Amino acid sequence: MKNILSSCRLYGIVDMGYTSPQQVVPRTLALIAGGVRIIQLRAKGVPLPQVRSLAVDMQAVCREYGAIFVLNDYPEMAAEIGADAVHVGQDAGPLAEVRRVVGDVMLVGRSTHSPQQALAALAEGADYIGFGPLFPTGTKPGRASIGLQDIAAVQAAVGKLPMFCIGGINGATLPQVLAAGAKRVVIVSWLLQQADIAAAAANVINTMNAAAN
Ligand code: TZP
Repeated sequence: MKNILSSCRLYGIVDMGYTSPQQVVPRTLALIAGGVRIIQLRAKGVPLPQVRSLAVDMQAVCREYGAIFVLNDYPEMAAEIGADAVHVGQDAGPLAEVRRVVGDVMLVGRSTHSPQQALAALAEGADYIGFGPLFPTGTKPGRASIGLQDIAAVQAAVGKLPMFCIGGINGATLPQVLAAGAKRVVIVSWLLQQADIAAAAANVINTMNAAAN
């Protein structure tokens, strides 16, 4: 899983704020068809039995196509269904506690909103971090945006730890994000709102590959 993770430049999230239950599997497949190899289920406010059932479906699809399935927020459920990864926020407590629940094999990702939090997640042994929101975003309302100015320094400070910039990234803002030093991004609402999700994802990945060469 770590090999797949290190190859991922675009991280997709199937967010239930933008997705009906019936769209979960088709959208997961569309992201995979576009080349996305790490995909999270984010189901804020959804009843736990439904989260579990959607997670089981997504995990099966991801496994079939060699993509990393990430469950947002629920370490116990992630362990129970055998998710590839779990993603937690700053409110989840120490990562050692998350690790105790999910074991040593599962990847653990952490949201970070400042350089200090990014370095703390590195020190705590996160397998990857999210860093943002770079721009204001309706997907995380009320969370202050942090801008682009710290990306390059944090990227250098975390070294090989995969760092995914997040928050308000879309086709128009991606070039500035890359110019600021981002090597990996998460795109949620913009991708999910594209008529052809696979084509849009493939375009983003191509743009990022070109920027890296
Ligand atoms: N964490 C920081 S910003 C964010 C999360 C989950 C939401 C990003 O969503 P979008 O729609 O790509 O701005």
